[in-house]
Amino acid sequence: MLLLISIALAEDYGPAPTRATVASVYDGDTFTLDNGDKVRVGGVNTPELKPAEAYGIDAREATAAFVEGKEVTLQYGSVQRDSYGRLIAWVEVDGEPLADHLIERGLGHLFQIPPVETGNVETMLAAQAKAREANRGIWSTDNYASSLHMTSFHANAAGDDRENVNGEYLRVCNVTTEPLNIDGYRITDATGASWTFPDMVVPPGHTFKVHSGIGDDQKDPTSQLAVFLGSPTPIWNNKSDRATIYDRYDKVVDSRDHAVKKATP
Ligand SMILES: [Ca+2]
Ligand SMILES: [Ca+2]
Repeated sequence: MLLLISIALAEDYGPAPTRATVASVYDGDTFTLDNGDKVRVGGVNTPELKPAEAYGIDAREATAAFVEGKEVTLQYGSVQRDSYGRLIAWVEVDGEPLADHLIERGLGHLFQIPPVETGNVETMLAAQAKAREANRGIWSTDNYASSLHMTSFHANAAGDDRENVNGEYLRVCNVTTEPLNIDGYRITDATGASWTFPDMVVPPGHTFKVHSGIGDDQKDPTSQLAVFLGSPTPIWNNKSDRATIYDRYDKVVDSRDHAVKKATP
């Protein structure tokens, strides 16, 4: 039944437009076209608005100033839409790429999800190196001070977490401008329990997913990298937890909270 519904929805999407006008901007890397299509900007990741991250509003404002009410060109890789039906597009206005514009200002970092390689990686890495060197925007904050940044934290797996241990995962990005071997890095939960990462090279701007359960690590960077922590039971508390990554010298690399907000009375 669920499968039939998702097929029906997929057929509801029209062809992916190559030129369109931007109706509204949600955040730094997500906007809506005047035909109603939602676009996830390829090549870059900007700070979140929910949960609020430093420079999330600045990124939103920079993107709005760049694209809102304007005609943009949209280019696609081998995957045109994500699982939410959003277009994943390389976005330019008058030949100027939005991703480079954000990265230059320290309002986003290079973000590559294989098999799609989006944009001119060399140009974006050079812009990122400059922004980082100048401590511009996100690079002035603790969460981007080191080599890795957790871009999402799915503590609550789909359905019963005990039946779907690998549905618990984090996505972690190499925010340096060089390949990084995560051998000996480790992740801890709020109780201090610790799991060590394997020998695996993460190209700059690439992410690896960290699944809680048992599985074979995926180390080939031409598809999505993945680490399996090997726990037979769920790791992350659905109500509240904190993931912290340490490097091989036990220095904190990044920390991220998961919390379910209480309903306001
Ligand atoms: Ca959980
Ligand atoms: Ca669940």
